[in-house]
Amino acid sequence: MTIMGEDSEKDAPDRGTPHPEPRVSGARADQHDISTPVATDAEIEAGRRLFAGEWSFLTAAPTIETLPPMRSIEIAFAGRSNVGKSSLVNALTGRKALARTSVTPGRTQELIFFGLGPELTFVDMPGYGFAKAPRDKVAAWTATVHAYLRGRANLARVFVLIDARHGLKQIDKDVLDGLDKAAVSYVVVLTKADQLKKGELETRIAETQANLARRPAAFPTVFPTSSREGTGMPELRAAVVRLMNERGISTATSTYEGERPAGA
Ligand SMILES: Nc1nc2c(ncn2[C@@H]2O[C@H](COP(=O)(O)OP(=O)(O)OP(=O)(O)O)[C@@H](O)[C@H]2O)c(=O)[nH]1
Ligand SMILES: [Mg+2]
Repeated sequence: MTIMGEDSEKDAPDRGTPHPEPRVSGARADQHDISTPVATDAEIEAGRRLFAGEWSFLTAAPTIETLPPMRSIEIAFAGRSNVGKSSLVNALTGRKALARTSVTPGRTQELIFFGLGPELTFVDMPGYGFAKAPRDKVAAWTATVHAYLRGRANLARVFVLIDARHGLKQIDKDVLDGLDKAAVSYVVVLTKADQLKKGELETRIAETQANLARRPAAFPTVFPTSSREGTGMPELRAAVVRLMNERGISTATSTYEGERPAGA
């Protein structure tokens, strides 16, 4: 299979966004200014440096039997078909067509593994919900996604993507319930924030955080993003840095340093 899709959308280059003032980690959602996720200046800068490294395609796994060997930290991107998982992987990694994207729901049909250095793996997953693909195929990949989320020992965090225009649907809540039960920690990322007015987005953030406050495995703060405009990418990269540091992996070494300029 190919990863470079001929129908890949062209994302605007990520120029980064102004980042928030340092905040106290671990506080609950109701103690936060809803529009500013948790990140320190140092984490934002470490995230920029980390993601300036070169990402590469590792493998594509259609079934649970074909998963690659576990490497250090793995982060999976989950969400409804067409929510923008592959676009977010591209925007975060600064690669326009690392992951295949499409206007048609059901583009990603296998678990696609990307690596940065020896310590970090991203998994772009098939979507759930309304894929335009044969029913038996969708059933097979949905089973793979669920088995992976429940049983992957090095899965450090799941980024659950929610379309900012629509908010949490029942099918998303079912997935969050599953992650809570399996005690797999997750972060909710609101996508396509460029499609909402500021007030609408703030309402969506507050409403989503209110739902998360009752969920044991949820990070309490949601991350509003736009892969198209680059919004939220510095903060998400900083969240990856914090996760790696929490797991005892230093991101300050030159292992990850690439040749690309900042923000590319
Ligand atoms: N306006 C806007 N559109 C976006 C954004 N991110 C993704 N899209 C669009 O949403 C559509 C789906 O994007 P994908 O990244 O392929 O979505 P996906 O979740 O990987 O979809 P599947 O693999 O089919 O589950 C494409 O047409 C993208 O251009 C965004 O930040 N803003
Ligand atoms: Mg996809």
